[in-house]
Amino acid sequence: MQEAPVHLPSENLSDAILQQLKYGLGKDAAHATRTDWRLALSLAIRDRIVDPWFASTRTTYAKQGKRVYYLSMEFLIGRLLEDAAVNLGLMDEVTAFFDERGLDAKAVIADEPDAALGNGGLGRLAACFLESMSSLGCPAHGYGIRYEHGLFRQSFDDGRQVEAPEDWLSEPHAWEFERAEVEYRIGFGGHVAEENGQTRWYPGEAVLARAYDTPVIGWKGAWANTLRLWSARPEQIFDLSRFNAGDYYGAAHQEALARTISRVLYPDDTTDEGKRLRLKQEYFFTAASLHDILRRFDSEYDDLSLLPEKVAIQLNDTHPAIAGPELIRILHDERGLSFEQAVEIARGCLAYTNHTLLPEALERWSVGLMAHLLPRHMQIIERMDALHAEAHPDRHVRLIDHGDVHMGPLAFTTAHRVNGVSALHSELMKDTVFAELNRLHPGRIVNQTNGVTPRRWMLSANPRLSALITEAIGDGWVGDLEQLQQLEPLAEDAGFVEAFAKAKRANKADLAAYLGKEGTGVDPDAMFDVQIKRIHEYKRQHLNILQTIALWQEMKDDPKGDWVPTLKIFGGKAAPGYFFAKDIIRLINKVAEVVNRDPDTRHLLRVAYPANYNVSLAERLIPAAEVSQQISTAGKEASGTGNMKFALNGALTIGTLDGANVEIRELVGAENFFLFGMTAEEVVARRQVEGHAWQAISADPRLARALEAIRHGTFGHGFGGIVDNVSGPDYFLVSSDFTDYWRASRELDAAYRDPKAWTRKAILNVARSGWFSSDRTIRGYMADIWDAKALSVD
Ligand code: CR6
Repeated sequence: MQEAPVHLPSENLSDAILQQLKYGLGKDAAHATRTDWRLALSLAIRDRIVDPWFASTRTTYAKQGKRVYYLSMEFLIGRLLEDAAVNLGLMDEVTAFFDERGLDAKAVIADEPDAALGNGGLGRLAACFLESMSSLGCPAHGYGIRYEHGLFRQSFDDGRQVEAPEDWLSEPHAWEFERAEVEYRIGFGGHVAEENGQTRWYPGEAVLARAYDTPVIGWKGAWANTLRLWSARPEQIFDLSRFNAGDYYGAAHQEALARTISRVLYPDDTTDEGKRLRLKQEYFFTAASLHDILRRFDSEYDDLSLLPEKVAIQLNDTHPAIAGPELIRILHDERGLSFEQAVEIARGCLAYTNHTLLPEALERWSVGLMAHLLPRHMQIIERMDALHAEAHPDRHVRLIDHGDVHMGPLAFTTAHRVNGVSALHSELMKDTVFAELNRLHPGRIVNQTNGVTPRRWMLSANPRLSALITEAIGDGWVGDLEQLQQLEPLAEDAGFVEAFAKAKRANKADLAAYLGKEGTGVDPDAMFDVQIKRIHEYKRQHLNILQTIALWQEMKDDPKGDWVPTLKIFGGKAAPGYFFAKDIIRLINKVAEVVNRDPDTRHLLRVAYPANYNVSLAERLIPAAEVSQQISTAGKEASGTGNMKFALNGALTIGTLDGANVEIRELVGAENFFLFGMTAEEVVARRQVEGHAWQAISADPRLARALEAIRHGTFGHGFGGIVDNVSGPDYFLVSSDFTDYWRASRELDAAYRDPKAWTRKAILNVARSGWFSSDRTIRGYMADIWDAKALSVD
């Protein structure tokens, strides 16, 4: 039989996979490895994306739609194969194909490396947004960096976090298309000169930014956008004369230097570190993206004043905030607009999302460094600062202050809209970091509460629950999550309650089996209580572990008591230089060691901390969770997005009034949420009370006893830092919130003892959380910030 050539993909998916295996990879089915099958499947599915992708591009050109550009240092996309298969409705065919060959489709899918081009919530949000923009038909590009090494791999050695480089590109990457022809020269340093009344920047060095495109297909395959990632390359591959002279290292020097820019993701999502190279990365991808945006604009229009009407550029945090000065530089220095016009047009295009109020995370660059790396941009920032001062003579805020350029205020002044990521966070922005700028520019700050994509976080992560929902209300909810409301009456339906509980139980059994393989034997009937996120003092994993210790002590006092058997699950990485967070990790692991082997209590309490928490692990843990720990110090978590994923998968939240918890509680109902702790206002007042930590400890013998056990070495040594902190300065108010946290936790236990009532609450959480779809968030950005319209392929 004559096989079809590979460039004509077969209509039939099975044939297409076999063709890709043979002609795309040069492999014989009889000898194919799991990776070969995974690549063949990925390529076959990728082929299905190309036509809708081209059609989307053609439609955007034809309709002259406004384009959205989402600039982000991070895209935590995780695995792409399942997303694409699910959105194209191909999962059943995929499963059948592998079943026929005696292979496990799940294992083939899980063979894909988890692309970890991000640290945490901010990067994952960008990935959910990309998917939603495609699902809604919003013409958009994501722009970022193609890091060779994403977030480090975490393992534990005697409880300590050990970091190893991540290597996702060591295997062929099936999803991207290299665009050798799309390359821009990005300069650094050098000098600025005045020539015939024009200012010119002459960079002292340059690298090339090369584009790599990944298509992002939306729900039902109707629309596809592009994630364009930049990779750095040297202008000259190597120095042949040095090479010929035998200086091999010297010859490769240029190349190594250039490639460093896109080599690693900075493993830190809340503090500003790694100065020079980080700023180079930021400018590198921002400048390449702006060149690309303008090239596309120029191909369609010849009037620069149309830019704000045709182009929306969203800055995901301040990392791409140099976009303001760069766009102004291009429009003024290179395109000849007046400075004021350039500022006006740039502002019309740009909008900025703030993701944190933590002062140490607000980016600042020293004037010296900025002037050295980007001399022309430094001048532009100075001029903008002066213009702003002129327009607002009574202002105190400066873009340049104490020798630093402040990227938050810079982003604010160069953007027409600034948004926070939850209602509380946006209000706090107006009252704190941006109080004065908000007074000077009323109405510029808007809120867009975060959301998550239901395709990834329900449909593919939780097939059992999804099937149950679809059976009950049809499948419209996947593209319109508010339809989950139709589940509400079913919370009173005995059959549905039972089926819901059964699905959760099956998910727990799957997770128990997985954790068993990872080394922690667990009882699938225990209450699964989960805290997964980056390890940070403000997120207070140490509050959770302190309570776990206190609970263990009480159980030991009374092992015959009426306890709810509980499995405490932790997951998360600490920034490599964040030593306090690393101590918390070690403490959790050491508590796990002691508690898990205690014969008196091991049937009542276990602690599991699977290493290397990432998107794929989250997809396993969330569907099996019953309790969602969202316990940050109020006022510190900008939004959270894990909290939404848990509620949508039927876990009940125990949490503070922080970030989007506030909105979750409002929607799911106070009676279906376990609230504790001080409010953001009370937190501020409490810090003024002298000796607040000691007062709290003296008033709560449980807390005192738990701290005493740590101090006495029950869990090994080296935890003095944690004990001293929570009994001394305790900035994050672990001690002051402990007693109320204990109370809420026991209320939660009591609720768990009534399985029917618990499941009813869980169903109501699902039914009322549909608002947290990232489709809703993106619609909000489109309407309030971008003024962009959804398109569809005719
Ligand atoms: N660390 C916030 O802390 C928020 C995400 C996405 C964070 C978190 O509350 O949900 O952004 N902030 O908006 C930053 O990364 C600076 C985060 O992920």
